Amino acid sequence: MEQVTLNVKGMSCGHCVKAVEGSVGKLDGVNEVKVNLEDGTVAVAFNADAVSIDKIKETIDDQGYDVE
Ligand SMILES: [Cu+2]
Repeated sequence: MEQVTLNVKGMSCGHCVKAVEGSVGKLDGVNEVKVNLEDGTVAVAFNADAVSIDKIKETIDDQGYDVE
């Protein structure tokens, strides 16, 4: 299991939390995803054999947020 914390711009409310946690959480290989609104971060625990960091970033981007 790998753990990554991404800096994500544009998340501001509960809707954003649901959009990010819902979409990333649906990816195969993602075990846990937690948004921290105050810090503007998304912590993801994932299986690197099943999903890439790029795929996770792309999924967040597709929801309309900027991953740094
Ligand atoms: Cu929002």
